[in-house]
Amino acid sequence: ASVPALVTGTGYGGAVTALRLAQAGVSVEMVEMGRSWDTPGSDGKVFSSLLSPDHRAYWLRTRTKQPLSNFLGFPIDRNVTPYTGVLDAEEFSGITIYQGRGVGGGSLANGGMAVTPRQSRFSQILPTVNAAEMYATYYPRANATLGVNHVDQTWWEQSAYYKYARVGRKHAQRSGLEFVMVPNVYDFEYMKKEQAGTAPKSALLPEVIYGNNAGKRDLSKTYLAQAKATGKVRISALHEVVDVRPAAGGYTVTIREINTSGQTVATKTVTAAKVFFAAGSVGTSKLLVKLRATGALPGLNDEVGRGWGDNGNIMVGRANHMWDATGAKQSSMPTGGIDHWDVGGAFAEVAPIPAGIETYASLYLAITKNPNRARFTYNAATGRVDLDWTTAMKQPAITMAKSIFDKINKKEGTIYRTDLFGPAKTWGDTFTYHPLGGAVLDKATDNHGRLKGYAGLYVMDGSLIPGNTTVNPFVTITALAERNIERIVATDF
Ligand code: FAE
Repeated sequence: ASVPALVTGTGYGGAVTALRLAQAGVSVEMVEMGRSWDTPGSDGKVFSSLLSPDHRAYWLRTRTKQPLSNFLGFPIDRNVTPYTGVLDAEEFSGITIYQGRGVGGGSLANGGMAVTPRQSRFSQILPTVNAAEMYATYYPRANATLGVNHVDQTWWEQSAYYKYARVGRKHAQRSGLEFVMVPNVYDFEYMKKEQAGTAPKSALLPEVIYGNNAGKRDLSKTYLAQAKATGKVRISALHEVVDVRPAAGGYTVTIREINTSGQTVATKTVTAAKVFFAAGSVGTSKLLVKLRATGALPGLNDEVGRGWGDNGNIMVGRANHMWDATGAKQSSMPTGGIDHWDVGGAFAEVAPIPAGIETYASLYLAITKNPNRARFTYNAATGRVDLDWTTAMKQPAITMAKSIFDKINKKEGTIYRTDLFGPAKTWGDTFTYHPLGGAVLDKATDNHGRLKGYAGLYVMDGSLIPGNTTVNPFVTITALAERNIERIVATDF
């Protein structure tokens, strides 16, 4: 078989690529290692619940690995049957990298926070990209196509489900810190109906990270739905790209078909004139590093594998006084954050603690300016790709997060919670939700994502971004892909 364009992965970068190629008349073959999340399980729901995760929650694990691993000091993980579930907790040295798996990539698992960075900070993210163009054209295009919306402020001010967020705002403001509302791709009008009892609950159940059974505009409802509607895009789920090498007419792509237990059921090859890597920062980096080392693509340059960062992710909980209850009811969709970036190097979103009971705690996921970067390398002895990250590399993130939370604790007379991430452990410093980098723009690729050394190979996902976006990353990944594919369609087809 021979195809004009093959896209590896169906997350943000892949979905943008497929839609814009198809609209330009190009037939697109999309290859996705995860399943298509469109069929309900025996409980009538497509996705597993958040509070009692089952096999659908995790990618091929025998035991769950929940980001909040403990509660009141007790571990809460449980055994599950290995299955091609929606959230991968992929373990590297010193860090667990959470990623979405399935048709829609990270959009299936994530919290939907759709944040455009401040333009004044854009040059810190992508110094070689024309910021004026991004803010005039590509960010607006990404936000519109993703279906980004703002919560109705009047509703938010009174909803019991956002009490935790209002407590977070109060504490920020009492310490003189700036609190900002942030948009989301979750349909806030739908959420109002959930509260009113006129629609099945998802965010208010709460559901997130193992999938939302309603309400969230994940990519299968936006970019991928539009792409399919062109009639020019085919998606093969439970298919993993394992090899790409030059061949007459383009590249030979080897694909492993798996079942929901992760076993190989077939191996296929296809020739593609052009191959787009959109397997996510980790997926794309692992593939390219291995292909360079094993001789399939030896001409990839030394930048491939470098520049990986965790977007400065760090999590922490604070104990509140009895009069600052955060509520047993909490919406899973975060709506606000504390912007202390310019002063302290941290942007901290006020996150829910979806325990279903009053916890008297506030939880935060901070994005910090942590400058540490790691590198992916191929390990010939194990046949795997390693990442040289260490837990100590999170220390700058802790220092930056403390610029916010030491201040709040001092003002409120409160302390950090030490029961959420392990016994007597304050900081959630062993994981990230926001892997970025590994095939950085204008280094591993040219300034539009064309891989150096190989005409017809492209990188389209979060690997292009050098480790940090100052905010949650998917709007920037989407907008950058919009910018790059417009140029590629115009000049390479
Ligand atoms: P991604 O969406 O990861 O898509 C890559 C796709 O490629 C996946 O579907 C993979 O299964 C697939 N794949 C990988 N390897 C292969 C292969 N060899 N062959 C075939 N397919 C393959 O990449 N970001 C925000 O902006 N706001 C949030 O609120 C937010 N919350 C998050 C919460 C959680 C729990 C997680 C895990 C992430 C969150 N993120 C959030 C991060 C966001 O989802 C992530 O940055 C993007 O999904 C990355 O987009 P990419 O296109 O780079």
